[in-house]
Amino acid sequence: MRFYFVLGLCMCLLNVAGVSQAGQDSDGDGLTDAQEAILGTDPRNPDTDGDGLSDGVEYFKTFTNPLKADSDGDGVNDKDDPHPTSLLYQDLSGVTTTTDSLWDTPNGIEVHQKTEVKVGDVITIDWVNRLHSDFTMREALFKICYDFVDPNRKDFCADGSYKIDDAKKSAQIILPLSSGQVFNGTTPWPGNAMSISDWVYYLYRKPLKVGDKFEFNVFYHEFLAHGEDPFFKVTAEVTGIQKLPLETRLGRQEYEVYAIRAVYKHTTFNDPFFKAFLGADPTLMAQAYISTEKGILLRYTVPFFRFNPPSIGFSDFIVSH
Ligand SMILES: [Ca+2]
Ligand SMILES: [Ca+2]
Ligand SMILES: [Ca+2]
Ligand SMILES: [Ca+2]
Repeated sequence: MRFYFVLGLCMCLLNVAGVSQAGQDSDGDGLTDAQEAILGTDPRNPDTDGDGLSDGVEYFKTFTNPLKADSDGDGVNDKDDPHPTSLLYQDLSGVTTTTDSLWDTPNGIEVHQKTEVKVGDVITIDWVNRLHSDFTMREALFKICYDFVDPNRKDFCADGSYKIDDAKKSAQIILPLSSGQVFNGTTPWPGNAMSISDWVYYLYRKPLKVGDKFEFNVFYHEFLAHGEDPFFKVTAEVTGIQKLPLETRLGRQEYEVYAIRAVYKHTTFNDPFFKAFLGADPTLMAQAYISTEKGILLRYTVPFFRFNPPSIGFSDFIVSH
């Protein structure tokens, strides 16, 4: 009698201990109950948003929102969407943040980007890049807003665009500048041309293997406004597979990634600052890291150039998760 009572008491204690154990995954979705409490997902439902992807797969593998069936808002639920994520990238220098989504529309792929650059002045750019199925650019429409630190300068927002005429191999560019003037001109447009950071999306969810090489022409619009050749030639190569650590809301996670090295080549600059800084044969190196399992772009660098005051650097974007 006493034996059964003691056993019963022990079972009861075990049970109580089990419920409060941080490591328990009640619904078997790959997230512990404690992790689900942090993310706000249901610890008794393996697929909180009912989109066909489990909470654990969404958090750890596809980087989609386990609380939203259509994470990027393009009308296609995550499980059926070839580009389902909407990702926030933060520059390690704290200067730039960008939220990027890829939409698959009846007219082709669109990259939606909301970018904020804080260099004293705050510049926000709301982009829609319309792409061909090979990710080369068809047109870009954007709104750019300047919020100046100097109280004597009037803040303003204006619209800009790139309209590419593939037959004529030229592009009409409208670019509102911080001076308040608007650059409006045409430029020859080579094939395989993308924006300076969009080429990384060409690799997104594409089957990759070590040794693969890709070549792109990438466009940096401000060069055009300052009389420089607006194009770089980028050669990107998958150099290996490695582990990439990420600090996430669920602590430090390690991801297996393809390491991609990109070489940006440019004709010699006319601008004395850029010429002095980068030399006669300007070559810049950048990297990108894409998860091997689901092809998520987890980290990438992109060069930036400022004319006023002159500066050159890299934004090192890491996904915020
Ligand atoms: Ca769970
Ligand atoms: Ca769950
Ligand atoms: Ca789900
Ligand atoms: Ca979607």
